[in-house]
Order: sequence, then structure tokens, then C-alpha cells
Amino acid sequence: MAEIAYRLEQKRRILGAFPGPKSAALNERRKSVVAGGVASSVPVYVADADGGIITDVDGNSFIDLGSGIAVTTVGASDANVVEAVQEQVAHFTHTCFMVTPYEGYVEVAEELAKLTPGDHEKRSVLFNSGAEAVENAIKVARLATGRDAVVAFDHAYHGRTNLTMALTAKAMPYKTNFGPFAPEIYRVPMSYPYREEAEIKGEDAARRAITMIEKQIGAESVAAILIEPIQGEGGFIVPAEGFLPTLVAWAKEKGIVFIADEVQSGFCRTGAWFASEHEGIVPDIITMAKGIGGGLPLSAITGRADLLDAVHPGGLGGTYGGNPVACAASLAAIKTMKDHNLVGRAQHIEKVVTERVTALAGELGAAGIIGEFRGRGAMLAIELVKPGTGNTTKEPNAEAAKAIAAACLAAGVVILTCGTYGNVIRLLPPLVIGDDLLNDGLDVLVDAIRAAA
Ligand code: PLZ
Repeated sequence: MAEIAYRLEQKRRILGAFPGPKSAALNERRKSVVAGGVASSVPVYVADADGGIITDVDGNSFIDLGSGIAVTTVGASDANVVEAVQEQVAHFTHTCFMVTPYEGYVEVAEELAKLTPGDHEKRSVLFNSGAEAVENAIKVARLATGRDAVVAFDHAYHGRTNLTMALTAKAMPYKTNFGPFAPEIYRVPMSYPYREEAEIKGEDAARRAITMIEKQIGAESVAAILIEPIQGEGGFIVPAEGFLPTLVAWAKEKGIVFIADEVQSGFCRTGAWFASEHEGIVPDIITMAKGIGGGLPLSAITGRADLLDAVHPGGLGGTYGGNPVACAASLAAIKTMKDHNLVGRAQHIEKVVTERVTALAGELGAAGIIGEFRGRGAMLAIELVKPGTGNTTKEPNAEAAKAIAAACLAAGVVILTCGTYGNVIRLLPPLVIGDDLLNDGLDVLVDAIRAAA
């Protein structure tokens, strides 16, 4: 495995109170021109980023435990990506694959056919954002099946466009007052082991959802079941073992297209190329974005050739989909993932973090605020509850999540929250982060949780 070389010093450094003067000035300029509906969780402006470090315009260096929401898996300025982008951009930035095609698009599709689960014949289409990938997966499923209904799950997140808002579960901030929403979307219960009324096996949780689909929609009306194999924004919810395979088997039996939304969980993030692999499921269509592009906007759907090829020529596309610069970046990012065995790195990160957080949970005990620690690879989360309710009422503690994220930031660690109840701290470090930096970040996090408890 090749050694990871960094351009920026991998060290946390906070010079004083921040935002510093330059960030504060930018924030003022922003207020008069950028819409208030766009919120940023960190009040500083970026000057540079590399490996596990983000530096701001005032000279502060932060540890990045968020990867710009699971995007910069290979870091924000990976040498392979930088070189490939520079090379491509010097030749052509765009021609439109629907007008004059180019090799990079085909090469990305070849990689996706190899990397995604299953050895069946596959086809891919490239787009720009995760939401666009999800929308197109639904288009394909509806056309191929001739059916309308789409099943999504509690706590799901699939995007901010009209169709994907309908597919997303959480109202505030994603949906409130943005309706009306696309029709023929149905929501069924997820397997959320920590918050089940009583312990329920994965297979039974799947049966619960299937019964609801059969009784309230009718299997013969369902075009697709859409699910994140590990839910992202909803709280890094890992369904009980057996839940996903049971759904896949039932969908297959009923001619329903099973779509795995791996926009957040894909590309080495969970200690496998795709989270679907942990339970050996083979989705009919898989949606990808974020990590696929090495930081450039790229997304994709890859699926069964018979489904994708059912669409008439010209039925799928978009001006920028599979932009040549984004394709070059993607191929370089995939190379970095292979060269540095980032699947293995994610597994290693899971070990390091698990040791620290389980030790802390033990120290805080049943009276503490750690309800559950969960996740896979470098997609890990701590669900926080009101003190002492972790084994009883499990009362969500969004205040603690907020306070912990703020304390981490004040000390120079960027950490994101998530969850339907806003009470989950999530860890999504770039997979190229070094152990020393990761442990420094975890020291800060552990202190912040102790202080909040
Ligand atoms: N599907 C599983 O996680 C994006 C969204 C953050 P886009 N998640 C981060 C926010 O508040 O906007 C996501 C996802 C899953 C789809 C999407 C949508 O991907 O690239 O943001 O459109």
C-alpha cells in the first residue's frame, strides 16, 4: 500500500477566537448577496484543505471529521485528482456527452460496472448530484415496470428536488412549506434497532414493511423500493441484520425494482466499496454521488442492463451529466481508493473510533448521554439521549448534540450532526486522515461529550 503524502501540515491549530477578521468580513459581504436559506454550520471561510485538515482565511487549521458531508473520501486535494483535473481542463472542459462523447464517461461506466455489487450485465448513466441520480433511478424503474408507486422509508433522505423532497422523510428543514410534492410516494417503517418498541428481528421488521406495502399500495402497483442501506441524514441508522435481504428477495419475487441509495454510504466509506456488500445484497439499481467524484460534482446510476436499456434513446441525460473534468477526477479518486486501500482504511478508522467511544460510554455508564454508538467503517454515529434515559425512554438530546458540535468546533474540530431528532453526532472523516490527527480529533470529541454529560 502506497504511503499517503500530504501537502499541508496535518496539525490542528486555533490562533484565537474565531471567526477571525477575514472570515468575519466575508460573512458580512455574504449577508448582502447570498440567500438566507443557505446555511453554513461553520462560520469560517476556507483557504486550503488537504488530508484531514481544512485551513481558513485567518490561518486557523481545523481537523475535518465531516468530509464536506462524505464527499472528500480521498481528501480535498488528492494529488491524483489534482493532476487528472489539470490535465483534462487543459484539453476540454465540456462538450456534452449527448452531443460529442468522450472516453472518460465510458471509462467511469466501466469502473462502476466492476465496482458495484453483482456480476450481471450492467449499464450506467452519469449526472451531477445525488438528487438527480435518485430522480433518474425512479424514472428508469417506472418506465421499465410500467408502474407508478415508489416506496420510501421512515428517516430517509434522498435530496432537495421536488421528487426527492417527496422521498425524504424529515419536514424541517427539507420540506416545510416547499410543497406540493410529487405523488405516488409511500412511506413505510424502517428497521431502527435502537428505537424499536420491542426487539424485532430484521426479517420481521421487513415483513412489517412488506405487509404495509401489500395492504396499502398493492405489490403490483409498486415500481420501486428505494432505501439507503445505511441511512445518512436520518441518523446513520443501520437496519437489523436480515432486513435488507428480506426486502430484496420480496422485491425480486414481485417484479419490483430494488434501488439502493448509496450516495452517502458508497465508495469505501463503510469499509466496503458499497454498504450493500455487508449483507451481500445485489440492488437492481444503485445510486451514487459524493465520494465518486473526488470532490467534483458527479453522480451516477448503475443497474441491470435490461432495466436501463428499456429507456428510449434520449430519455436520459442532461447538459452537464458526466462532465469530462468530473469524470477525470472520478477515475483519479477511484485510483487513489485502490492504491491506498481506502476500504481497509475505513475498517481501521472504525476500530480506532469504536475503542475510544465504547470506553467513554462505559465510563459515563447508564446515567450518561450516549444512547447508542453505531455505524460501519468511517460512517459512525453517536446517538445522544437525555441523561439516564438510554435504556428506558431514550429521550432524544438534540441540545447535547448541538453543544458537543459547538465545543468541538471551538477547539478546532469540524463535526456534523444528523438524525430525525437532531440528536446524532456523526463521524465522516476523509479516509486519508492519519492516525495522529484522528486521535487528536477524538480527544477533543471525548472531552466535549464528557463536558455535555
Ligand atoms: N441521497 C443518501 O445523503 C445528500 C445532503 C445535505 P445531493 N446528503 C447530504 C443537505 O442538507 O443538502 C444525499 C444523501 C443520500 C441523496 C442525497 C442528495 O445528494 O448531491 O445533495 O443532491
